[in-house]
Amino acid sequence: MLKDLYQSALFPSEIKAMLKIKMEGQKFAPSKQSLEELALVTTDKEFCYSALNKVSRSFAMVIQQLPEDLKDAVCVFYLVLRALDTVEDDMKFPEDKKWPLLREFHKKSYDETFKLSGVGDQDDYTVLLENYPKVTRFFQSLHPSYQYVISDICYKMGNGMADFSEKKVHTIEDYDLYCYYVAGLVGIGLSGLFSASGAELAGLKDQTKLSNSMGLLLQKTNIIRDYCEDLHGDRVFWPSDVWKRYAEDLDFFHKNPHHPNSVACLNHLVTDALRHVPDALAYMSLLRNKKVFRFCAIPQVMAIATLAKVYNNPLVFTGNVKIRKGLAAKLMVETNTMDDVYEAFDQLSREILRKLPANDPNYHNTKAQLETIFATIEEPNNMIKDLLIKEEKVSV
Ligand code: IN0
Repeated sequence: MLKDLYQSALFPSEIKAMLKIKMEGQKFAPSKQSLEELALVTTDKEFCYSALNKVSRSFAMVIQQLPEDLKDAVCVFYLVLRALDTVEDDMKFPEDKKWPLLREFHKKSYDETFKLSGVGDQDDYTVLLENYPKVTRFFQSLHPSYQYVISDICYKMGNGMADFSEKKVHTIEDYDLYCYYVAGLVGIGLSGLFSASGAELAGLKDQTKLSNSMGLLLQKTNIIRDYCEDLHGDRVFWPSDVWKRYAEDLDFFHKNPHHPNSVACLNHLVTDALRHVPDALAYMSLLRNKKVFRFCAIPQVMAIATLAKVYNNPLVFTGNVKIRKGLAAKLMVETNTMDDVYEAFDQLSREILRKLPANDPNYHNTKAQLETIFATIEEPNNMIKDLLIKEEKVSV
């Protein structure tokens, strides 16, 4: 914390935001007890919220500010997705068992005896899977409309992950399809939960293209940022059709971080990720419930801030580049309305424009993509929102 305060010493608004988050965060502070100990003394619901607080600190806070019954559905959805991800990520899991399990995983939410021992690279994930019946019982206590959404997404995601066990990410289409399976479907599922809860318009669940783009923007940002970590973990998500234009081998960038081809490849992928910004802004402009809006908008402004930080930045090839804790806190505190989101996206897109090298091979694409983002912010299009409201009136 002190290190974070020091790094934000020149940004008083960030210091203020960090302290505000620290105060608010006390309510949700994960308990000092290990998840294993908690598993023995908590109800199914308490255990699930403790697990949520352990696996994703800042995001857990935002989930817990959602409207009541939606909060439980999103908590379960997050944990089911985390369980899927833990199985997919576990390189020690025997391959001949892993893929069939992923394809079957959606049925496990109806099998109270299902649990896994010794799976996962972090204790909390392993404990979550060992106590999976608690998640299953909490899932079964949800309204059937929430259960349907969660198990349908689980079915599609598990099969998509298993499909990609045999195929690599070569083309941009492969890249978009992989990100659809692991993140676009999360957006589509969340829209289903938001509509089912009544907190958002009934038609939101049908905005699959916009929901998908919300996921792709987050996932592509993570994939670009995690280049170094994934290279060392022998995981490859960067599309080979792109990086092969700039190097023979993917580890060339790690070995030659200051070579012009290295940041040229990085900038190419950031430009591709920016393609999803107009749809993401359109999606957020449809939301009417303030708590749902903040839940969706905060990760998006973090993502554009991360893209601005990694753009043209050779440090991506030698370590984990993250935005300052203070900036993250400021973005969390100051993201309340669509105008706040437009302001953040405008400022951070201008930061990328300032960094755009005149001799970058993708100079024109990147400039055009940024102009499109500025135009979207200048001229928000409420056509879809008006359509959904009209539909809502007719259907009532
Ligand atoms: C998420 C997403 C998420 C939130 C809100 C709306 C979304 C719409 C479409 C797709 C995903 C959406 O947000 C979380 C944010 C998160 O976990 N942040 C971490 C930091 C980090 O980098 O991991 C934190 O601790 O703050 C997210 O990244 N994902 C996610 C997972 C489940 C759910 Cl229900 C919502 C992961 C991913 C892969 C992007 C979908």
